[in-house]
Amino acid sequence: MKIESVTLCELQIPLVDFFETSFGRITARRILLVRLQGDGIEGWGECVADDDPFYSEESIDTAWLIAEKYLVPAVLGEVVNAGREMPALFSRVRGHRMAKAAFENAMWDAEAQWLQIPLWKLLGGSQRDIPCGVSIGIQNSHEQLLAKIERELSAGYQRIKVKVKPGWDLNVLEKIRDQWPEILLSCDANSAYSPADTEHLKKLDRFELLMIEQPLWSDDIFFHASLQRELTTALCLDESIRNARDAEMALELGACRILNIKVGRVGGFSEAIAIHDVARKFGVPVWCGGMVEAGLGRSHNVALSTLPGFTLPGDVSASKRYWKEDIIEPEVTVTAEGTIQVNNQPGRGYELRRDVIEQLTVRKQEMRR
Ligand code: OSB
Ligand code: MG
Repeated sequence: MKIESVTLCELQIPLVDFFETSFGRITARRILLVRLQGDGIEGWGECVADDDPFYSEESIDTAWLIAEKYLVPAVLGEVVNAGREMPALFSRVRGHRMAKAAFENAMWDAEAQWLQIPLWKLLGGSQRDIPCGVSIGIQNSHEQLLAKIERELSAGYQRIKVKVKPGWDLNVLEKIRDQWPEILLSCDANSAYSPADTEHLKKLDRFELLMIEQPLWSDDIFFHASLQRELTTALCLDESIRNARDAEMALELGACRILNIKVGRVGGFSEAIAIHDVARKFGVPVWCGGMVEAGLGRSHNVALSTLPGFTLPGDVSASKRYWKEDIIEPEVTVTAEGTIQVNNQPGRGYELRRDVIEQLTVRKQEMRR
């Protein structure tokens, strides 16, 4: 496909409910969409960068800047026939993986349409029932958290993950376990602790969590390995894993026993698949993380989750948990058994709602050659 035009489109969407992590609370989401067009095909990708550079160095504004100045010129007018060809076009640009992922994934999205096969098959997937969990942010009170957990369990979700930070950890997990001794439960610290907290973190072992996600620095692997040796609970790395080499190092060092794969964090589907393959080699389970995506990113996460190594419930939940009205049709829905059923349609399997996208757009730029 010869890329004839690229469109950048920024949306602003209010969240149904606030979402709070150890680095702050959000009540709305700015989302950057990338559209690649050529030969009568349109591929779309969603950039998962946040409004602020708190989860990673990237933000929606840096993504726009890098896209406009480097990524668009690298692809405009080029003939690209596969998502896999995209990383090479961007190789001179260091980092900015979330920005790159939006472009690469848009190409995979186009490729699946071109070949008239489901995106999940193109990625190498085989699972048709994706196990789902939810990520529940820090709340105003313990009661509010317990009520939200109750609601998600009734909806059928297979795993509850709660965000933790010093002061919102032992007390919270204690109350959850009192009420639900048997559920699959995990926690995510988003780097809220340091090795000085090792004795404190050891107290989490008694809650029999499925995992503790990213307790230490967002760029650390070494100290996570020391911490893992002190704990019986499995650690899971999220922020620290930028590529397949990081995954190899982490597993070689014993820094974690589970991996969270986020396609935006690692720069696109090619690298996500490579990390999945490393984990398989080590016999380590992976799951698909989320970044509070709108429907397009959500549909891409669903496709990725069909790969055989994604054996643990991911943070791929229903559209309605975050959006009053999603930008795709149908919305992503979750069965009473807590799974997403993957359809057999060519492409991503969910149509974009142009009218809704138009309404939510606050900034748009189309570049042609
Ligand atoms: O660390 O997994 C994380 C959301 C934003 C930034 C970081 C994280 C998260 C989640 C999200 O936990 C989950 C979701 O998309 O449902
Ligand atoms: Mg995380």
